[in-house]
Amino acid sequence: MLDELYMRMALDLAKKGKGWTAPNPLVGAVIVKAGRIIGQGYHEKYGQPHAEVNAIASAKEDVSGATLYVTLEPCSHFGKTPPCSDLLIDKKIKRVVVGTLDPNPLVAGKGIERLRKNGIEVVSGLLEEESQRLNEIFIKYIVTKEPFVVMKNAMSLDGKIATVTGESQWISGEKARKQVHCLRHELSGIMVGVETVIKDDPQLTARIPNSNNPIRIVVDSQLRIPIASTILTDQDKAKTIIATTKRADREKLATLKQMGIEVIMTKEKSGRVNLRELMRTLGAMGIDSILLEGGATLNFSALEENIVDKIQTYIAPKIIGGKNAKTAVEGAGILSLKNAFQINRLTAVMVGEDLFLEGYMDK
Ligand code: AOF
Ligand code: ZN
Repeated sequence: MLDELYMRMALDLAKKGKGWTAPNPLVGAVIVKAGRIIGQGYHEKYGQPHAEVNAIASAKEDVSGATLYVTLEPCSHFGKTPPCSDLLIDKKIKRVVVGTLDPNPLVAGKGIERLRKNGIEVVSGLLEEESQRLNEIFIKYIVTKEPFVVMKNAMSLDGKIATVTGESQWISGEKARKQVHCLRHELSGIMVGVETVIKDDPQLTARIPNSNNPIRIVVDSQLRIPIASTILTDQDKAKTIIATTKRADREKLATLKQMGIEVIMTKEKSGRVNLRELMRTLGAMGIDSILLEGGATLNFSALEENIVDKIQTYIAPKIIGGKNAKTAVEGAGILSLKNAFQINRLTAVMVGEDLFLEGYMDK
């Protein structure tokens, strides 16, 4: 069906904005008149024009009477820009095909209503699943104001994330690692436990061309982070935030503040950082998405506190063994199988030589 083809084009265009639009959505638009594509555009960067505006601006001929395909319902509010629905009415667009409704309470159906009231034919929900998946971050964040959390793990076929000596670089292959760097670019934040910082001294940046580094968040209830850690000394690359509790070492706290590091104090949750509270605080700071990159203790707490939305696991074709070799999720563990953390909509594909599993957590 042609409608579907154009909507797929709009979805592909929208994806070009990945990593640049947060906390706003990824949106693509295609304009078709008399069987020809006469305009296309996408939301390129936060604060810049919406997709529909860019598509109309790209058209070299009159768009009146045309059909506009857009992955998200056109907006109806005055934000950084005037309502796109008004622009479509002004430009005499005849038909609008929408991927999915905008869950933003300021819009939420009002955009479509406005178009229909002005005599524009509207078809809504074409490739809806794809359109919603594209904006899974936005859809959660705009309603809850809490970040969408992706838990990522790379392990051997026998579930180990390191050898007994602690060696972990690299278990997964090059393609998988590159995919992770793309994800670091796409998400607003990256979060690890302090043990990971102590052990690996990671950079937690997106090492691919033309990328945007995520804000680095370290969960560290007692402020054990070494002052010489890379993520504290390379603040020019990306911001680092430390989440701690009142168990924090006072002197360390003063030193970190002197270094210009932002420290968030949360209430304690069994002596640790309260992750639910942390998510609310980070959300209020505009962080719409977080890549959780371990370690095993933080992973378990994150699952227990139900902050994880999606899991991504790379399984490498290697066996490591060793009773004391670390696995991806440790902590206290659950005691009864009926309490296992359940994953829905699990899919599997190969990424290079690794098996890549992706699924969603029950909410
Ligand atoms: C975008 N880009 O292409 C579309 C959006 O912050 P504002 O004023 O630009 O408005 C943001 C809201 O506009 C956003 O939350 C969503 O509801 C709607 N649509 N936003 O940034 C776009 N179509
Ligand atoms: Zn708009």
